[in-house]
Amino acid sequence: MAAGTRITDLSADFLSIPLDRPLVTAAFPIPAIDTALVRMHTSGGHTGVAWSFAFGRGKVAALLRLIEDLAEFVIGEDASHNERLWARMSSAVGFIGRQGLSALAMSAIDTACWDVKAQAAGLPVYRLLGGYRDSVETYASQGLWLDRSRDELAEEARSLVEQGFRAVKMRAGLPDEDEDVARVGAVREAIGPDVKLMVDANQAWDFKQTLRMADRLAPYDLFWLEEPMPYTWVESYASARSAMATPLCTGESNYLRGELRTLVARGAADYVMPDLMRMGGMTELVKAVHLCENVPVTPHLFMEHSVHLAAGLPHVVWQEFQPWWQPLLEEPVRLVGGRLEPSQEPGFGIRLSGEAVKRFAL
Ligand code: SMN
Ligand code: MG
Repeated sequence: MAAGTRITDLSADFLSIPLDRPLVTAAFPIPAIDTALVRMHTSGGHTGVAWSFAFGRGKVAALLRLIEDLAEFVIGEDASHNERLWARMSSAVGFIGRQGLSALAMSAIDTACWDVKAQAAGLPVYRLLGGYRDSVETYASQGLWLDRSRDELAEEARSLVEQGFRAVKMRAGLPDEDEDVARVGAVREAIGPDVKLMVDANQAWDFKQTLRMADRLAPYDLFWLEEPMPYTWVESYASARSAMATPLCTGESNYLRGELRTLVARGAADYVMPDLMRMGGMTELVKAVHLCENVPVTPHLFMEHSVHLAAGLPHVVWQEFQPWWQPLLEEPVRLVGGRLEPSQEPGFGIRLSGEAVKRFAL
């Protein structure tokens, strides 16, 4: 182990990162970003950093306990053997199931392994993965929530464009369809015809409603319509997709690569949106991307890590910009001309602020 990548210790900390204003989606309200932060230490002095999160402190407490349990399967091992360690962890959670909290716990540990591995290789992760591009298109996802009034939406959308974003995502899925349509109209008017607009309904609609809303929203030229129906309705997604002109995006709620392969095999999506933590970490996420070869992939959340995936591999596009974890970092992510640039430092280039970690610790 010349590279000093033997894992000597792994810490898991409970952080609660407050939001200025609770987020409201069709699925749930979100008062704070409760996070399980993993720091992996090695014999060579590397620190691998990754995190998973959940809404609700009890869930994050359970997640932390599971991470501590899985740490026993990796401490003393070499972080660069990420496939071996993923297989060990996967086998360790086999009895309780590999989805849900198991995937979330594995993800933080596995992704920290990639951070260590790339640091030891002296390369940013995106170059280790393939180094396809040096910057990635991104869309603003930090605003335009369901609790905003129409006027607030328009003002917020304009401010995002002023900040340099060339694409924005808003939420839909209110009980009143007319209001949803009017809100999309208000945002389109505020951003003008050239900025791209995505709409996320967070599984609020049924099949007929999805087709109806796709029709009613057609004048506003949506770049994609995201999760209109319950995410498990794969056949309905496939049927809706063939009946709709608007591109359909889903995948953030799916676990592990097999579920994404099913989405693609059934023709259920024009864009597949894998979530780093629901995939069980970078090792599995890379495989998922390759299984989705004929469909563009757009990573969900976790921009600090997933921007490296999007920069590294050719058909990964449109990294979501969601700054929830930015308060933890010494240096913000680089947003230049509406594009995200992965760090050129070895690893993911995530430098935690010790002061911020202390301040948000529970
Ligand atoms: C979303 C994900 C997680 C929490 C709130 C909203 C949304 C997205 O579905 O795609 O960003
Ligand atoms: Mg979504």
